[in-house]
Amino acid sequence: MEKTLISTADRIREAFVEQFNETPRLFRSPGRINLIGEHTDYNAGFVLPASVDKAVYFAISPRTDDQVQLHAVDLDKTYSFRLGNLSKPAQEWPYYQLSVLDQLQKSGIEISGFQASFGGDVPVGAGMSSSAALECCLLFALNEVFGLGLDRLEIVKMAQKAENEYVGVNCGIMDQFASVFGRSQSVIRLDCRSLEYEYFPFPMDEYLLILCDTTVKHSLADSAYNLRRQECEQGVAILHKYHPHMHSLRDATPELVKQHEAELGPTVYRRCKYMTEEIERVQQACELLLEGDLEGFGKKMYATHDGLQHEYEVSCPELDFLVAQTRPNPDVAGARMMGGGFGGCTINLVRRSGVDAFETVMKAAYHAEFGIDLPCYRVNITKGTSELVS
Ligand code: GAF
Repeated sequence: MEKTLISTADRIREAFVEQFNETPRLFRSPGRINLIGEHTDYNAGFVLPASVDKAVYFAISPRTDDQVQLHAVDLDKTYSFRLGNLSKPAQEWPYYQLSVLDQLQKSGIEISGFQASFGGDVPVGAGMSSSAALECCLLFALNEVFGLGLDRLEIVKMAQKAENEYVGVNCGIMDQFASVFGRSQSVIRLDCRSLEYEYFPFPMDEYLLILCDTTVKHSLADSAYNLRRQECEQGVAILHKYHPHMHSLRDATPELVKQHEAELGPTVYRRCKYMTEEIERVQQACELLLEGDLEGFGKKMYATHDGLQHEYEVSCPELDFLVAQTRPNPDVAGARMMGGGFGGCTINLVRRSGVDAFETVMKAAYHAEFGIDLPCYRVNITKGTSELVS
């Protein structure tokens, strides 16, 4: 069979068999989209993500010694090391796997060596959480293969800590949670303070979700993410002086933030304003979803983009251009930048009858403006991390 006709899962399984000459177990962790609730996770707010039909796959089998052999199928690279030496190699791609092993060791959980082939079809750098999917997939696989007894929430928390501590990205919990807890045809409203969550069916009969991938990632992305976190913490520290019950921006409202505009100063005020509005917006968007009002839901997406562009300032010209292009299109209910920002994708809620025309127009406009081909992904919401049994 031609390679293009083989499913991604089969491709990874076959690569493993060729590389290690054994029969593996196979695991899948999806990438995520986020409908609304951006940058709210690290402010103890609400998010509304879902796991999609683009995923990372690990084919894996245990060894009796303490060797780990990693085979990156899509990169056509291998990396071997002993469990006793998790130091960072010169090449960066094994960091995510090492981060998971580092976290297991810090938790006092022992495993033997293993061999794994991995790869997938989550676009890297597109803001669809390919790194969270990698971490969650390996951790889930090790949990099953070695019978570690971790539950899904423990896997999520450990994968997030792995990213924070070893990779050095101070991310919130949304991406790992969505990858592990995703459910077919549903979005997850996650309360990032209590970690309580509820599934909302997302109707895809009339509308489709389309991601437009800028294919850019501006170098500011990581430093600005950490800076936004700090600015939110500064805001909380100031508000806490007046309202001792306040421990995160989740505890504030836009009205309360407005009362303290002068003390917060212009920059921190704008960050806090966006954040408190966005946390409220997720709740309002869920109400609209329950009412089946996708037009209203889409308007909230535009409001989120406006806040991210002008107040939280994590957008970029490419993202703003793509969102602006959609505004006159009657087939588009809503559009906004998605994820951390400074590149990656926009998420668009587009009437089914208009999707072909939408993609044609967007591709032509983006190419004319930036000279870049615009990949568009029509995403379906699928279930979260699981073992694939053939
Ligand atoms: C990135 C982070 F990893 C998430 O935790 C979240 O903060 C997101 O940016 C912004 O909503 O994906």
